[in-house]
Amino acid sequence: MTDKVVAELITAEEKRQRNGLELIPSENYVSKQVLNALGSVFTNKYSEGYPGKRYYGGQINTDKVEQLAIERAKALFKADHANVQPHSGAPANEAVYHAWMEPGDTIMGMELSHGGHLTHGRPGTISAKLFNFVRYGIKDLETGEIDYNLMREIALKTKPKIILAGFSSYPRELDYAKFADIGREVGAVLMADMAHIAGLIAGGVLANPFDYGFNVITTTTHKTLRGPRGAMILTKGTVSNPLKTVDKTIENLPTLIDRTVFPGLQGGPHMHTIAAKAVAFWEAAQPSYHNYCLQVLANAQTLSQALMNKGFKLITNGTDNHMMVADIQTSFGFDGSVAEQVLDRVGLTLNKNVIPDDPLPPYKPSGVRLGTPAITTRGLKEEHMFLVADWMHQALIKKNDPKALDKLAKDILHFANSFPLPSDN
Ligand code: DSN
Repeated sequence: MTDKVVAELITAEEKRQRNGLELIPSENYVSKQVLNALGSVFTNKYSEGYPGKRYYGGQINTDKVEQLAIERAKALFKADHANVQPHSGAPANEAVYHAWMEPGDTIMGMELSHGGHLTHGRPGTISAKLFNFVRYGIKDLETGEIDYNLMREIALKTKPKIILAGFSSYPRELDYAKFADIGREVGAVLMADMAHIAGLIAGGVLANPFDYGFNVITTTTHKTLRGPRGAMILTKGTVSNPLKTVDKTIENLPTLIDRTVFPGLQGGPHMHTIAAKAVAFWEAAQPSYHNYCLQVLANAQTLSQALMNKGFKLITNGTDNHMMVADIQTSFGFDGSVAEQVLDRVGLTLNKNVIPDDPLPPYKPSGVRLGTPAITTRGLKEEHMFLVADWMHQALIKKNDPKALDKLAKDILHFANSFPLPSDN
């Protein structure tokens, strides 16, 4: 007996992924061996607890696979402690907030429309209800430079318990040394949410916040890191004896985090996902992965320049990482949700996105966000970026011409099909 309905949907989704160009900067394609681990019998197993200290029997293999994921994660990011159990980025961030803060405490994060993530205090989220979020933001929209002077002033006034460096739609490198100076001055824990760029850090092409004195890194595992959907929390610094009572001291932070993830926020870890994380961390330690990261950056540089040459106004006029945010309203006179739909119709997938201090609402924002991790995994190189920019431009200026859009869709389908999916191998 086969569930044909779901089988057909899986086949259809595989076809959609193959036939188009995936430009959403937080998405990627995993390898066959990551997919195999995700679909493995580890999904059958309950493993509440941590390696060597579980609440159910039969943990001989789960302990080994989780410990392997932990050791590989530590090595990749030069961390002293890793918790690989968070189911996704939101609970990973929640775990750190709850491990270190009490309700009513203050945390400083990036202004949401300047690039901060929902879990960095969007009104209506659990963390925004429990904690007091104060903000830093971009000083110069042309360069993307953060206003570090204002950040320091606000931090001195509000004494945040955590200063959070990280973003969901910010195309520039943060100055971690400046964050660290301010954090030390006000006695805050330094936390980096590196979900978008973790792979580029692991691949050695972007700076590692731990090298600047950061205490904690959270990250999802499925973006540039090219693993399964999930997350982890890494810490740097002395690790206390986890069996002792834990006060809120920096040495106890790893234990506080572990206890907040389980049993604080989650029950049984997803061992099939942890096995797939272990595989992805192994892949990210290979020399070929470093080359992949270099290509992601090279493609992003070329694509951003090619888009600007076509008249796209890019926020901060370019990128230092894998992503770009384009102001569609200014460039073309219609909003980002229209652009998302038109581009989807021709096989170019990206997402509508707010721009800094966007006058338009989030469901019809001024911009779109796009990036190069997934198309680089497919094998696209710099020369292909000119084609992508041209197709985007053509589709948007001909958005009311169905024949022109059909022709573009055909060209893109033909082109995309000449690049295999990594899971084909
Ligand atoms: N939804 C993710 C992104 O696209 O950036 C962040 O959680």
